[in-house]
Amino acid sequence: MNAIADQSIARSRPLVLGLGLTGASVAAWLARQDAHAIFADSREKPPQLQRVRELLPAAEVICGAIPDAVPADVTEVIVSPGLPMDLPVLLHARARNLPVRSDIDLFVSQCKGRVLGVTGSNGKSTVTSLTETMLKAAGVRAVAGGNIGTPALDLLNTDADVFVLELSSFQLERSDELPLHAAVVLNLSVDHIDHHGSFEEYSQAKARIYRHCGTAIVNRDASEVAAMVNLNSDKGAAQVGFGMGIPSSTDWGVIDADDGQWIARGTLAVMPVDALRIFGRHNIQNVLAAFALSDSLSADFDVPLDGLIAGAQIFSGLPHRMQLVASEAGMHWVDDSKATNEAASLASINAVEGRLILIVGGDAKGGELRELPQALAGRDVHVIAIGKDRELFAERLADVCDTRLADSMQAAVTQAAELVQGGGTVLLAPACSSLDMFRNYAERGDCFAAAVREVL
Ligand code: UMA
Ligand code: ADP
Repeated sequence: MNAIADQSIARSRPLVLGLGLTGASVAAWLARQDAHAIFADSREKPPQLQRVRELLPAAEVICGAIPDAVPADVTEVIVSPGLPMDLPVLLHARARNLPVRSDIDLFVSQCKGRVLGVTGSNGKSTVTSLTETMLKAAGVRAVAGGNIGTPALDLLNTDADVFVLELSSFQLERSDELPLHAAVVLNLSVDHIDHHGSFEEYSQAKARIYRHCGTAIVNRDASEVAAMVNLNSDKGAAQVGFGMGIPSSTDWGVIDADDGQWIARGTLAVMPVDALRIFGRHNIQNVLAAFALSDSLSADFDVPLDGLIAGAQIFSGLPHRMQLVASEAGMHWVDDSKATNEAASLASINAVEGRLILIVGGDAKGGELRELPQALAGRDVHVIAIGKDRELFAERLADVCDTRLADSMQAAVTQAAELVQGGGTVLLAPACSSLDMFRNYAERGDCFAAAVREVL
């Protein structure tokens, strides 16, 4: 950081909203600047309270409620992603013309390396992690963070040249125009309506990723994403497309060869799809996006294609995304607990062939499940629904397939064990968030795996 920035921060009095992972990362960053901060969180015992106190013993900390007004001496507000943007304190800050910034704004203002941004309704973590793996395999010093788990500011201490950031709609909605080297909106479907209020607001938040990027990576199979780029990116931004069809000369796509499908850049056949360890149409799209993102760096770094291919080949997927939990006598148990919305669930349903026993349910977050009936119609399928919105599944699927309700994951797995006898796949792809029954999607997936072990 330069001396001018240091001085302005030393004089600043930031109000930091939220004492979760983001709040703690802001505290660690502020601890290096001698800033005189105030922290506030609506929770009585916010998860990172202890850590913030250790990092900034002199900071004022307000727990249990966020004040409606910004204290008089505050010079800027730093807001965590989980908080709504219509909080009275944020409206007050704007009325006073105070800067309201996200941790991502702070990160990009300090970062010396190239930043790649990944958003979309589904596939963000997979593409973020895959891109990091591919770049590292190609010899580029890359690190991943953001919504995937490690807060962006915590990456500033790492010895990397390229930062691959997963950016959620929450983070994008509250960030300024981000100077990203390249950015992608992987896809767009209904999610987080409870937070954003409408699909339009949600998609506008996602579109912000393109505002100031150098190269816009565009999903050619998703017309709504292509429209986003044209409306939102700088006039000078380059465009590179990806999609499941035959690619144009600068794009990434899929071509048919005698020995099966190949990932291709223009007319160059890059690697056979069969060499990948992750499967399903959605994962091929993820690989294409990761190639396009990584390759966008080749003007600045040596990014050998062989290295990227090696990275794509070793990537075996993240936990709780189409993870095979058990397999015996033609019966497969698959954990796709991270399918927390309808579109994600549809992607994994479509990746499974043959007889299907589908476990769904949880909190549908205002989603209406309009496409699920069509995806299941005509298939050999039984559905077991759990959680807060299980009745919604029963209602939607009443005319489509056998749909049962269960009180717990264990009860759902016990029913599934009976239904899958003779062969088929039991797929946990809930189309819902887990928070009504579990701490998070990982706990839900672990609970599924433990219940599977009980019945085998
Ligand atoms: N909260 C309160 N009161 C407060 C502050 C927060 O009730 O005063 C609640 C929020 O409503 C939310 C929870 O606490 O339910 C966490 O909010 P937070 O802003 O403190 O979250 P962090 O712990 O900082 O974690 C955030 C991301 N969480 C959210 O956006 C909700 C993490 O993504 C991310 O990994 C982390 O920053 C590091 O960047 C998680 C997530 O669920 C995985 N993201 C959503 C998603 O992927 O769908 C967007
Ligand atoms: P995110 O970080 O956006 O939640 P993940 O990579 O964690 O995405 O994947 C979450 C789930 O979304 C997966 O378990 C799978 O069901 C689905 N999914 C992954 N990639 C895609 C894609 N490209 N298109 C649609 N669904 C996808």
